[in-house]
Amino acid sequence: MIRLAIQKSGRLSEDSLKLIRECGISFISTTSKLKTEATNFPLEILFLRDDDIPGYVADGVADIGIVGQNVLVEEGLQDLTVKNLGFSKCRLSLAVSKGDEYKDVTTLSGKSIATSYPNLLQEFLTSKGVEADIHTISGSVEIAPSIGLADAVCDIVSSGSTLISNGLREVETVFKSEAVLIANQSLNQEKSRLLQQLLFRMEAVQKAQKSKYVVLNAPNSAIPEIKNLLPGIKSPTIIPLAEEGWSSLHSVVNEDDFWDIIQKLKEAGAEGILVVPIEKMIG
Ligand code: PRT
Ligand code: ZN
Repeated sequence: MIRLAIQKSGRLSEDSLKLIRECGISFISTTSKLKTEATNFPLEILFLRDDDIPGYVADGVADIGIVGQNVLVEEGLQDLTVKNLGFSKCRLSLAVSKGDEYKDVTTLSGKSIATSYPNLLQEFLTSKGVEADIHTISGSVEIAPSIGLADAVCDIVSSGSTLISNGLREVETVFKSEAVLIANQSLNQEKSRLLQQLLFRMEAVQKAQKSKYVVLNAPNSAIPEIKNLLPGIKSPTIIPLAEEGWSSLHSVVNEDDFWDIIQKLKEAGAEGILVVPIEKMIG
């Protein structure tokens, strides 16, 4: 049995549960309880506040966990990282009042900055040779300048709309964050084996999400060019169509190159292009 800690309720919860389900693990979703057990994998899920997850994994109360890098690194526990998960992306940024003059980070010398991330902020300021007065507060950081508590803020940003609606302007990125899988550093043999199984499944899910299955028809004369555009995993599958001189090609494309390749396929003479999501991808 392996014990996984995830956030009970918040920005990480839904994607963490989704990832576990996509790994083929079923459980009764009751975040109102403190824990639940999977029905088809030796996994127990603990629902915790995100801030508690790194410490619990470091202490072995939980074996593995899912948490934001911002929280993990702020707590000095980045060595627990096993895998980046690609969701809950955000950044820790410095922001000043919209009307304030700002040249570069030295503008903040001697100023007061409100944040919930004093360690990450201090490290950033030190690396820039800036000395400022850090005020650690636990919530509603963005209102600090308007109530006269601080000259600037250092807070988590995703869309940027919270800063704008509080009359603030983002001026520096201090730290970039995403959700990561973390693990206790002295797992026994059985738990290590279960972690490896989970990692194998997570990688299959991630690879699939980055890829699309493409099916298209093309005149046989266009096949050499299309083959170059669609190398696939090994090489594309080519099946003759009932209509003489035409074939159907099946292949896999990377999501990042997707639109570019589709355009080139059309130019090369491809027709009836179907693009299908892939559920799992192994090897
Ligand atoms: O109760 P608990 O302690 O578990 O949760 P929490 O309130 O501390 O954390 P939560 O659920 O807000 O965030 C969990 C994690 O999600 C964070 O540690 C980050 O890793 C990640 N994340 C991603 C974010 C955001 N995006 C985000 N936008 N965390 C917080 N925010 C907040 C930010 O603090 C600010 O108030 O959203 C606001 C800014 O959003 P925009 O879109 O207006 O820029
Ligand atoms: Zn929290």
